[in-house]
Amino acid sequence: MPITEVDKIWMDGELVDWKHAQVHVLSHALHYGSGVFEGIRAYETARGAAVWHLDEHLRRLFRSAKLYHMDIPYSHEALVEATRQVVRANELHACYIRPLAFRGYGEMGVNPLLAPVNVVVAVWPWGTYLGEDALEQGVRIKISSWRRNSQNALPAGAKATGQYINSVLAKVESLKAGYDEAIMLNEAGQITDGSGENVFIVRDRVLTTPPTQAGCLDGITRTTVMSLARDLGYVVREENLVRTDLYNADECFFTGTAAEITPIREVDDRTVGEGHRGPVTKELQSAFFSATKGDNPRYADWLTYVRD
Ligand code: PPE
Repeated sequence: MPITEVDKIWMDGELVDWKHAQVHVLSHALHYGSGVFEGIRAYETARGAAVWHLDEHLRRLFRSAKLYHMDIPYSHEALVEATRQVVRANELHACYIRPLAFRGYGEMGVNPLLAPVNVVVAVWPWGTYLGEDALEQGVRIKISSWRRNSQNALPAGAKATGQYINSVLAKVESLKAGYDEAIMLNEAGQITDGSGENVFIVRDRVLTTPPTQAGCLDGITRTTVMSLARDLGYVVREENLVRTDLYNADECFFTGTAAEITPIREVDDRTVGEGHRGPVTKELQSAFFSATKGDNPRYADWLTYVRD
């Protein structure tokens, strides 16, 4: 997807012009994938732009950094303010937000510990992730021939830039085969997640999603959707799934910051349920988007307004 450029990017404590937010080609992270990042969205509400689950995302960013012995030279509170500031500065009503902490310029060789840590928070308008009609029409997916990186190789408990080269293999394979997205299995053949989304199935009105121990990212939208579904009276389980569980589901959908709640209408050329967005998926989408808009006071805590 081409990036829609905006005015400013927050970089190491300052707002800089979009075109000046640059790094040296010998930055450590470019060579060794030594960065940690987040994907967040801000939504339009009656009180202006509000960032969805900002605290949860920043907490995950600091957990990711800890795993890689990276000291982020800003506090959680400073990054909350940086995020609010950069959304305001670009006068965006709704946008995608990409905080990134990475090992910068000054050291070569695998050891990252002496390289500086740079931090940016970039924002840009980003519409639907998996195609224009994806939220209504659903997507067609393929189980990848590539396995998800294992927990003792590149742990899914962190969101590090380097681990995404595994998602890239799966994504490109699925696109070249004519599908919209891929889902990866772990070495035991259990479902993990998509290249950038968690997965749920619905069967007999019970929702199931793989446990994080299977090797999927501990998705914040995943946790949110589990809460929304339980509040709507559904039983939600975290249990291992295999590929036939997807084929035989009544409904299947992806969750993610970028993907939001995207129905899956076909898996490996098998129609899922009726082959279009199912009623449970639709109900969850409505609950989700009403909360992101700030229309449901029960979930008011999930929004951080960019203006006081
Ligand atoms: N699994 C993976 C592998 C993943 O990358 C994401 C987010 C999720 C699950 C869902 O997590 P969460 O956003 O916390 O609900 N993927 C981000 C990056 C997408 C991109 O292409 O870049 C995102 O959705 O922001």
